[in-house]
Amino acid sequence: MQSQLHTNLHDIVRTLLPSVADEKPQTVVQFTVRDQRLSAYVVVDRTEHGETLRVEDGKHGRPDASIFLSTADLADIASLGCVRGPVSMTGSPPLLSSFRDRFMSISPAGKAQIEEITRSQVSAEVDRISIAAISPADFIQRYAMASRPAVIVDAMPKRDASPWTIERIRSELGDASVEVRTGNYVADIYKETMQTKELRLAEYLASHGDGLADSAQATPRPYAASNGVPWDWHLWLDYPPFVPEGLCQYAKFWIGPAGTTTPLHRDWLDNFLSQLVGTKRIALVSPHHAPLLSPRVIHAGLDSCNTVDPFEPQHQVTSTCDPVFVTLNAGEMLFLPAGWFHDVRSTSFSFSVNFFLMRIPYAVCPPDWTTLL
Ligand SMILES: O=C(O)CCC(=O)C(=O)O
Repeated sequence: MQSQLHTNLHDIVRTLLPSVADEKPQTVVQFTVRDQRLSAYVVVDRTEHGETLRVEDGKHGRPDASIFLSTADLADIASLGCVRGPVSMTGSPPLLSSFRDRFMSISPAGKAQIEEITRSQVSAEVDRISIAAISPADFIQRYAMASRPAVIVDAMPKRDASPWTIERIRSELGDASVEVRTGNYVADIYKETMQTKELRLAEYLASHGDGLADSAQATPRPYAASNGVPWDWHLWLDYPPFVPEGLCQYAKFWIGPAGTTTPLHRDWLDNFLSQLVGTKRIALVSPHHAPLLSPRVIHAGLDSCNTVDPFEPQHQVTSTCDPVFVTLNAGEMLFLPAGWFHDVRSTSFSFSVNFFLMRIPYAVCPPDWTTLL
């Protein structure tokens, strides 16, 4: 048992090393297997002859990274090559990001699998569902594992009990600092040329927050987009229903007036986009249409298609990629499965938070049903 554990930990660290360009003579990765109350660490020694790895029981005094796993995670790594649940980790960012890339990210084969699954779907509309009418297990099977988007109409009880307004955002959240996309960010998105500025949220709201979309404007309205949610906001946010809370901590917020836009792109994580204030109109394009859209790979988790406008019926691709349009109202959450292209437009002042699920997409890696609920 113990020696099997040593072999597993040795193999995990061996897998992490190629993407961690470490020049130090020694690296130590501490593991804790919570449910077995076991600790062991892997020591990597580097000499001019190469790297050697050894596994020791117990706790190391100064590990470079500490990773907390469970017996189920170790079994998943051995059988599926990935973990399905959230994993607590601290320490060296390159080691942790190597662990995420290797054991918690979708592979190229997984991406192809999602494109294949969605090829046979025929639906001109996105289902609107209620948490009262569907169990978590049904949601995971019908939507998450099938890579099918859905709007959940009643998933935000905290927001409903205490609605947000622009005034309340200004007074309670105004100190948060935000990066604001400016200039022609739709054309320049994800490029080095994209202009941004740092502001306090209250300053952004004062200078750009209200006002109506002006169709004559040459550039889109500045957008406080994709900012990491401050930790204290997690105290009042409504987390997505149906999935374990531990998966929901990678959250971003989006605030802007009517006319702010995120052009067509796709993320390779399952995602819930929750609408706290205002309304958004969203065009969705199925993953299997990727060949029509020629996406530009920004990084392993993000592809951009910002030159395709699915809201423009005359655009040469729009007629063939069958966009599905969704209106997301305050109090609703859109489940956006990994790999679905989306173009998002605010049709009023809007405040949204999105939650990327910290696991390999359900469509590729099913849940461990024993720990789902
Ligand atoms: O709300 C937006 O403008 C974009 C949201 C988005 O792209 C996402 O949730 O992945």
